Amino acid sequence: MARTETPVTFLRSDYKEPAFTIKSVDLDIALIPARTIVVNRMMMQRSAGSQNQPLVLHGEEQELVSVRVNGEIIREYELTPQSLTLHNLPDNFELSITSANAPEKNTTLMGLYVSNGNFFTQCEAEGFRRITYFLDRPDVMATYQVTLRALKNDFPVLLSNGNLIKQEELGNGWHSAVWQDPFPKPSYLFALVAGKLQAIQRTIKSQSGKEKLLQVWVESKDLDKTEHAMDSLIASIKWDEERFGLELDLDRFMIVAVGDFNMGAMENKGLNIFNTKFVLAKPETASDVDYGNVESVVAHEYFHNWTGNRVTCRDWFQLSLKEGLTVFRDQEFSADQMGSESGRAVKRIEDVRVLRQVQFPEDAGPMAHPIRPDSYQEINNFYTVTVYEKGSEVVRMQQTLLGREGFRKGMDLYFKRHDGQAVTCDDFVAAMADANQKDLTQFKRWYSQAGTPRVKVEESFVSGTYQVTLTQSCPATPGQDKKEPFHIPLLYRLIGDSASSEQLFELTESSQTITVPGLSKKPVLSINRNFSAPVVLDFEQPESELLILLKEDDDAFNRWEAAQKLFMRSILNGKALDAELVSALRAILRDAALDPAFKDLLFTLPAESYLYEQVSVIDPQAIHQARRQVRGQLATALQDDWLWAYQEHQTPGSYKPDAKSAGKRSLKNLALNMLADSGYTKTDDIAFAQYQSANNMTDQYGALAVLVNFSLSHAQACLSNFHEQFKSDALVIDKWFALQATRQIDLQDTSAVLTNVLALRKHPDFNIKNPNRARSLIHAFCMNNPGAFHQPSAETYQFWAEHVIELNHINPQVAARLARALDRWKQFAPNYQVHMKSALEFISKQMNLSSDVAEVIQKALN
Ligand code: 0A1
Ligand code: ZN
Repeated sequence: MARTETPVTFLRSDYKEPAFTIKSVDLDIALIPARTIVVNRMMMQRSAGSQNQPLVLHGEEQELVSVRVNGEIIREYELTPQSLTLHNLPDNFELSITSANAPEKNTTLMGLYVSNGNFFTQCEAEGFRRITYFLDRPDVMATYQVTLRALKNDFPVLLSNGNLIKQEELGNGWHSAVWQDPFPKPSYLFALVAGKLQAIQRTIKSQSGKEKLLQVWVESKDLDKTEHAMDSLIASIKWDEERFGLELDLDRFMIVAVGDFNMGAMENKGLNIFNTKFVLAKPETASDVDYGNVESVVAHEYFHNWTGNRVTCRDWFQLSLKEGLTVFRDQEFSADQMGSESGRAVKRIEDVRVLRQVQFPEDAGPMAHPIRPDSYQEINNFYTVTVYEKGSEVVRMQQTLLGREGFRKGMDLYFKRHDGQAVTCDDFVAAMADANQKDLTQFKRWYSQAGTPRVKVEESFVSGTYQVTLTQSCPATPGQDKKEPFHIPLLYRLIGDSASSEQLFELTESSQTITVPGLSKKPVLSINRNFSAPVVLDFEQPESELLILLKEDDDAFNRWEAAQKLFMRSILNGKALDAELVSALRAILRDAALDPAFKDLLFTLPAESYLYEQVSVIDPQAIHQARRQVRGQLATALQDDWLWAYQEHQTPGSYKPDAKSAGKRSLKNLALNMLADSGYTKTDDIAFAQYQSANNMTDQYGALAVLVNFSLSHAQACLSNFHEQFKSDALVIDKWFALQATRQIDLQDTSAVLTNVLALRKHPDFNIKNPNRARSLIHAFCMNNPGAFHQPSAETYQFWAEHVIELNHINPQVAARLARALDRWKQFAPNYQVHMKSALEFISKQMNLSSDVAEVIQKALN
């Protein structure tokens, strides 16, 4: 966060234990928006072997008022913009520091800040040092007692971690609350909330019969949107008891929603703070996707209570220890909530799509890093899809190698060994290995080597013997030219040979061959089933075989994958879909036994960002048009079928967010898109009717999106109506901005979207300081509308650069995310590259770049 001239690089290999530990913390905070005073009393202890070492505390963006050691004022210290150093200290002492900060001026949303008149904190990764001077590192764990003081009228609710001990009236309109958290925790899990909020609450009994108070705190206008979050929390608590035997350890668990937040949510002990986007939901304002996101983010933060809080990270290089594992847990939870085997497969496909669209490009670009990075300049830049989603894949592979039971044994041992500790990724793998007596030494390369491995698949069939040779490689990534072979678990099955069942092959060498003798005919290989390993398969499987997989594979993932490959070949080779494929697709669309949600995914073409990864030089307009052509062909060839699908998948009656109903809506809305794309003239009226009669956001927005994307006649009127209807609901207005920022380009006028975005930038509802709103327009245009953004001219890239710079001064984290939009610039065709490069250089020449933005831009240009 600190603005630096010369960037400092932090190395994993530099880890040293702290010279001091903090046993307990007593905070007394007088909350005033313009100037908040923090009195911090810490019981300090010198670590063994650190005699004569000074105490170096982190601290940023605050005014130091006083320092006391055992009650005595100290004046000999060194103060820098980032630290406070004290010398000649005893081994055990009380350190008391008073400081002040200005929450209402804090636009970075790190540390203590004000949002819509209320106070919130965000301390991960290094925000606590903006609240008080501290050893702000995750391996320093202390117990906290927190006294909050504020004007009662303005801040009637005062919350912090743990249990409420006392509340008092203080006179002059002030009141106070004292909170105690019995569990030692690192400072990044500290939180406070103060303001005008209301809660819904429920009490439940946990597995062992203890009563628990659950609360969801929001602004009063949002109380009618809290039920789904509460239901999701209760379901998460139950799931963690059943699947992992993990119980809620506090008597009270709170979720609070805030409209200004940099990320999705934060797992502060007992007081999770959420972006409103991932809490608030009611049928009229939240889509099925929103409902699903609320469920999985609530679960994710709750699951952190064990994987992250009870057992935390030794240092930030170990971030995937908690994030990869917790994403794996929330993915498994959401898969189970789908309520069927086909639902589990749908969830798996959705997760793999994200991995391929976002993580694979990251792994191939200038910011590529192992899930456990070896270095960083700004830790905030490492909350990445690699650490989270690839990290989850690495945990999933361990479950695949050990089996579900073996994995559970490993988890049990992990908690038995490390409860209450700050540990490393090595400790996690050691628990898995030891609990199962399995050697995972080579497997650990997944933690240290970046890049997406490729596995080449070559088959032969001679005299009844089938052979498949698997050869692995991994492209060079920044700082890692040569890679050692990975330990890759590949689930496979030979189709055609009725006796064959699914097998696990552990590919550990550069090249290995599987031999199956005694077959009457060549089988069809179904490999990397359920995406058992996050790799790219180089496999020129004949189209005839892909068609067989599409029709018959019992692994739903690979059935979907076969369709994706066939579509991809058409798009990249500019080749029409052949008749046999079209009729197979028609049969799938009409197959009553198949899950509509699965069909929706099957007919969704590979994303442009994934297609970019398939070519050596990216011509984004050519890819955009080729993809549209294939989609147009799918739309036209199956027009009658889309009409049937549209009518067949209506969900009359009151809205239910369950997976089955959501699947029907998603297929129905895809059908509406396809009808529009096929040029079916009644689409305009059908979409307009759906827009007007919808009783839920999925259908209303789904119809609006079709009208807007295909420029149908009711588009403008419905867009205005939508704004008018939802003008007081920020999250829906975000959708209104995002839809226009991501609208499909008119091939005759490719700059129209930019013109529209520039106009929206001046709209009275646009506010660049609010991260959700900034992302709904700026990030959406630059990162989710490749057809409109990637033009062979300077304008769009200049727009991007100007916004990175503007955001850099307001909120470096939001700016740095946007800065990633040009990561893959070196892969683009020269007529794009020139403009991308000047835009990157324009940013790099700015003064006062935050360390967040500087790191991203500098790595891109290197
Ligand atoms: N630990 C959180 C993610 C998170 C990280 C940094 C933040 O600060 C801006 C906020 C949230 C999670 O995984 O949900
Ligand atoms: Zn997390």
